[in-house]
Amino acid sequence: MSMHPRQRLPRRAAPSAAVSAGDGTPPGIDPTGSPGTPTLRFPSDFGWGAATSAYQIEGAAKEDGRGESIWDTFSRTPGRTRNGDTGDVAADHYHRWSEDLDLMRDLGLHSYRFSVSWPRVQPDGTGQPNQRGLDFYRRLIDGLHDRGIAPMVTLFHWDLPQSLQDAGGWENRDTAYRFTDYAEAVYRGLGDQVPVWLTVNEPKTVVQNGYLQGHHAPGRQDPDAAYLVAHHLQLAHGLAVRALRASGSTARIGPALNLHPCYPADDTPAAASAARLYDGYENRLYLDSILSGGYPEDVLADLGAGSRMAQGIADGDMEIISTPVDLLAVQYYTPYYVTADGLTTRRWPTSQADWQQIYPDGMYDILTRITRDYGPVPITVTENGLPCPDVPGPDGVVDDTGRIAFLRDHITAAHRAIADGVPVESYHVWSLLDNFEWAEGYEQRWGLVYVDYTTQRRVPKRSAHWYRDVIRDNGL
Ligand code: GCO
Repeated sequence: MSMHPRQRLPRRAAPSAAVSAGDGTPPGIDPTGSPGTPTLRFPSDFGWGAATSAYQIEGAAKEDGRGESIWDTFSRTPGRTRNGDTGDVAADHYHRWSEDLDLMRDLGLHSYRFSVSWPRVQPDGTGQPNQRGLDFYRRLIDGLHDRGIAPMVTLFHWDLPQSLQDAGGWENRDTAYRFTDYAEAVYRGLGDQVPVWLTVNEPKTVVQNGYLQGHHAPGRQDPDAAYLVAHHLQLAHGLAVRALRASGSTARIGPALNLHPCYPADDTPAAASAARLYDGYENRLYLDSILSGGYPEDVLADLGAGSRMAQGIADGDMEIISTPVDLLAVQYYTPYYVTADGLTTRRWPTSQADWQQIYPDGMYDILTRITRDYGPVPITVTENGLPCPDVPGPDGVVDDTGRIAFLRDHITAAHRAIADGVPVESYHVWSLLDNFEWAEGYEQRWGLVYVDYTTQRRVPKRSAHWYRDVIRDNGL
């Protein structure tokens, strides 16, 4: 089996010399565009949103009966995160949710994607739900509806209860069944007010960062375990889709996948074939199974019949995993250029995150490819964004022109895909607020809204004002 390199290189590396302006602005691009009437209009029912996740913003790690998650354990372990940062306080959203909802209303958001913290709802990952945990999300969801914003709820955004990790975590098939029970509990508590559920966020990142490279929780470096985890996460997804439907849900349900176009780095047949396999690990390992009912043959062959994943696929699993979904949530950040020896190389300027090359056409390529290869499955873009070294100026303004350029070019690429027939129905910026960027701690700022972590004051950045106008005009 060839070791598949995780797309996100260890996040401690210094920003690449390829960074052009330090703020993500590619050379030669006017970040603000020309003023005046919009030239790109989106469909009249297009949804504009922003996204967050529980551990990254909530804080209140020990309140109202919340249990421990693997990210509590991981971030409190010396050396695991930049500066030893943890999500203990984060953006204190657990206490400031109402103010944050007002910010969303001022932006004009149609949709807000957030995640429910499993250890808030089931502190030990199993059993009766913790009502105080559910109550927090009930207040949030009611507050969204009061402001005319549709909730989009992710059930699992990486914060696995620690007690389930102690029982084997995602290597243990039983965790998929525990997830199903949890999904049902959340549905019973909140389901009447949630139009869209996303099951598992970026299974690939858990596989690659958590189990191959080890720089995300639970910090393992075990390729054979990693792909068994890939299978169990997808099993969990399929079981949860079935469980919610069986509970009477008429909401729309789908997975949230981070997808990466994989291009050969040169014209050689060897690079083409390496890029094809790379694509198998990055994209088809999740798309083929969920949308077409089988894992890609080339990846299975590469893993080998004796792999723990191959051995872990039980009769009926693929039918569960491919239970029809209502929509596919796509998260796009970067392309890959794959060399003949199966490694990746850079072609475009990177952002402050050295794994991210800024390439808006990759958004177009990945969206059109889904429709071409899997048919017209409705798509919501649930994450797209970049980190910038944002600092308020003397006038208090956070002038993130690099982010405006990035968003403008990616939204334009999504528009082009829609014009070419791809059913993209909504778009969410990652992220609403600056937040805890996993192993990178608080150093990278991804938000439309700046968070001063000393005072917890929120300052909408220039990009927030720009995005508000995009939403108002339904275009650029
Ligand atoms: C992911 C997660 C987010 C990240 C974002 C920036 O895509 O990794 O869903 O939690 O913060 O992507 O890296």
